[in-house]
Amino acid sequence: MKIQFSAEVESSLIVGKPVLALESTIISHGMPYPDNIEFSLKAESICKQQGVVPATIAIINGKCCVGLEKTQIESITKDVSIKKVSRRELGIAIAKKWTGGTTVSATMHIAHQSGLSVFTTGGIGGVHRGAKKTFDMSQDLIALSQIPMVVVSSGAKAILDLPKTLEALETLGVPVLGFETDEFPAFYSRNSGLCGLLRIESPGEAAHVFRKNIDVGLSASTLIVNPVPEKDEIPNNEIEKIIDSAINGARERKIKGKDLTPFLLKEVVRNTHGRSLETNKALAINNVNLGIKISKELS
Ligand code: PSU
Ligand code: MN
Repeated sequence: MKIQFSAEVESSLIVGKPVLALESTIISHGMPYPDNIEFSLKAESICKQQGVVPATIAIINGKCCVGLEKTQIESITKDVSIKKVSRRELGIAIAKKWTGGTTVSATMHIAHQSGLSVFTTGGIGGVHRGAKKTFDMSQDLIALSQIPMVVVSSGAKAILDLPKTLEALETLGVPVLGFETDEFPAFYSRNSGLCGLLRIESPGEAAHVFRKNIDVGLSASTLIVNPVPEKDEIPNNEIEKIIDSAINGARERKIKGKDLTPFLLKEVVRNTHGRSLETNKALAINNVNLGIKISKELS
């Protein structure tokens, strides 16, 4: 696979310096401009401050880019017509010379092909509410079952059906480890009521379990779920009503498929008057901080 590395990522991979993979649909479709560029540059600078090389992954003019220059980051934050590229669309995106943000599934694929082992995002995709009728389940789940990496997220996005998502992760053989918790986090809030996860207490423990998962020959990712910091969370009972009305709005406007997740996230931002955007940024930065520590443990 042809990959265009930034100079910094390329040299770090050669000498074995830690590199952290970062997703780009969260930037292109998950957050509005200019919050998205501020977030992206902040995530990169936190990595650099702590001695880890950030590798934001995206498709630019049909090239798989691992590590972006500032102008490339700008190009995926400003253009509203940019594509959302999932794993199944990678070949199409290259053939058609698209520019696009890569979803969790596509980012994991490229990161793994590049030899990276730690990846952070905000929240993974999963089983959508109403999946019984629509069958809408994110490709992220399949990618997690097939690509052996450490993935750090704040659970699955709260707009999803979290109990079904957690069941699907079990069926697909994806080990889920709670960072300082035994409860599956609900993205905007720390609690979902879904308890009983294996609780880990340190980045070293995450790295250790990941190594053992590789040793025993698992092909699945090791999913580390990291709750949003308390000061940034929106409690479950507050956000639920807003999510319900966003889902009703999507149904009325017949929004489905790959447009659904970006639509719901935008509606939630609008109806919380921007508060959910602050929460989204905070949890994603918190995940970057944990990913940095785990990638240092593994390098
Ligand atoms: N997490 C966020 N914001 C996002 C996403 C995740 O905090 O925008 C994106 C990810 O790229 C994820 C995608 O892979 O949403 C899932 O989309 P879908 O439900 O269409 O598979
Ligand atoms: Mn879908």
